[in-house]
Amino acid sequence: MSNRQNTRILVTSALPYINGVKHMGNLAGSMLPADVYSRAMRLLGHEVLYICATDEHGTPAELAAAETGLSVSEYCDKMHEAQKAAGANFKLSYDYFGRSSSEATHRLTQEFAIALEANGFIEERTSQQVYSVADRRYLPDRYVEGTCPNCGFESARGDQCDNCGKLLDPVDLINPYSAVSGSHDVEIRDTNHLYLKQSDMSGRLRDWVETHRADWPALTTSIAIKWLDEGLRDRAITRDLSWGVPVVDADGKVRAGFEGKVFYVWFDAPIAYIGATRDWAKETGGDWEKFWRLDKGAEDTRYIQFMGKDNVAFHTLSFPTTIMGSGQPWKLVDELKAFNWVTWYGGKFSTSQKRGVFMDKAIDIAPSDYWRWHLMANAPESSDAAFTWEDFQASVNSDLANVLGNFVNRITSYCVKKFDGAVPAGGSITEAEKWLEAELDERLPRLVEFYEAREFRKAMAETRAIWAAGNEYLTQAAPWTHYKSDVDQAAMGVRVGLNLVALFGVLAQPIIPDAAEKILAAMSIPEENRTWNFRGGESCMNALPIAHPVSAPPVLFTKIEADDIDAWTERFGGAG
Ligand code: B3M
Ligand code: ZN
Repeated sequence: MSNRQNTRILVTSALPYINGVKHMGNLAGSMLPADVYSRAMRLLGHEVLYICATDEHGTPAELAAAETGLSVSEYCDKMHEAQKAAGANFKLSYDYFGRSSSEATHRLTQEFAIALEANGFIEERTSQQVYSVADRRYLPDRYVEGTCPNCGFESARGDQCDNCGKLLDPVDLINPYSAVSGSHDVEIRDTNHLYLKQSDMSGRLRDWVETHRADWPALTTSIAIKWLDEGLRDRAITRDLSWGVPVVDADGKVRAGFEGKVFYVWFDAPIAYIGATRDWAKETGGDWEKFWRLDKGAEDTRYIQFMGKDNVAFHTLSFPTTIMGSGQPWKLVDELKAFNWVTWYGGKFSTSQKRGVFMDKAIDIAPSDYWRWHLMANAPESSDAAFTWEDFQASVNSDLANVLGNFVNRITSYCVKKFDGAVPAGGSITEAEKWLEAELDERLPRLVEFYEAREFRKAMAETRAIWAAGNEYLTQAAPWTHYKSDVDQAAMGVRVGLNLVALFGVLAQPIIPDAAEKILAAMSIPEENRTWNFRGGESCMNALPIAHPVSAPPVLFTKIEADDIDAWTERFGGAG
């Protein structure tokens, strides 16, 4: 276990869309597991680069900006900072948190499109679209409203009718009008767009997905295969918008007929993974190519993506079409970890209906460690997972406060009181130590395997089981009982207990970094001894030198009371 090979790992989590901070379900299904995984891999000695960014283009950004009265670019500046702060509050350890609107992503997007067209994977086609004379622009699907041809609902949106749910084509709306100005002076005109010929890539995509049947989660492959079985359609990758990446020719000039058009947000968003890595390199002097270019070392990089299930098709089909179709040696994803939904008591999160907690408010009511532990222990891996306040309370009160917090405080304060705050010598090995050693020998390697396999629920359960084994050990060793008759034997229990505290602090780092820091600081564990380099149970039980100074950390976890739950239910919704 100690001499595993060091690997270079690139981690990305789905890029949060710019128009609002994310709810706890979004956090649990992309950024948080990517962070926990990145932290664990760093502790194991791997070279990790965790990249994320805000996804800033598209109609929703324009709409949201219009509502605030800011220009789109000002709006994005502001929201980028808000999302960056939200990430920092939750201790997301991005190596870089970039922006899809950056120069690097713009250039890469344009270069990819040029290469794809040269290779025959992009084609310009004519389609019909609603043009608003009053607004002097083509209207994107959601900007057109009118009467639903299916049910007669009078304010159906161009992409979907909110009354009957039918997916619509805006040119089919009866009595269409512009949602921008309300003007009915609209006409259907021919307009040109670029299409990504995904259909021509189907065979290669299927072969590639098939090679990952064994190592990707079933959720990931089943989504990709379903789309392939249904037959991939060529997709328009440009839109009539002004905010986004302009469509240019090889000379950098706007392509004829594409004035007022930009690339579709889903075309440039995944390219922003690369763009943000370039921006990271520019800022830090790092080497971005060894992560992305197969001809520059990326053959030796493992690339792992984290995302919710709604993003899987874009990452297993569209983005790979971009990569493969470019004909250039870009890195494809190696492992794609997809998540189901976290639901709010079985239903959807909704700001307007006061259902669910979003990242900005969550941090006001409970420390990030509480959320991180609860969301990871209940990660929506094999199915959707319902969030409830009662389960949140149980995670915090029982797992964190009782099992971990009490253990740490009990043994450290006892050492301070009875052994002058120094790791004591003495005592002989009993059944209790033998039992604990066997537990650790079995559980520590398994814990590492779960992290390596990105099995978060299992990793959390194993962590909790190790904390519980510590409690069981103390019950068996009972140093407080021995103290009266045999101080040496009490010293044994205290010493092993303190080593467990240090171990628990080391193990807690990827999940609950703040509590981990408090524990490790109280135990005076230097930075270099905090890595995951376990040499078996016996060495973990004897890692601290005799006389090593120990103090009791400040209270690690405060219990959540019934009153808290009542107040939060009132504010954010709950059962019923
Ligand atoms: N922005 C997901 C979303 O916010 C989308 C992910 C892009 S990943 C390249 O719904
Ligand atoms: Zn309808």
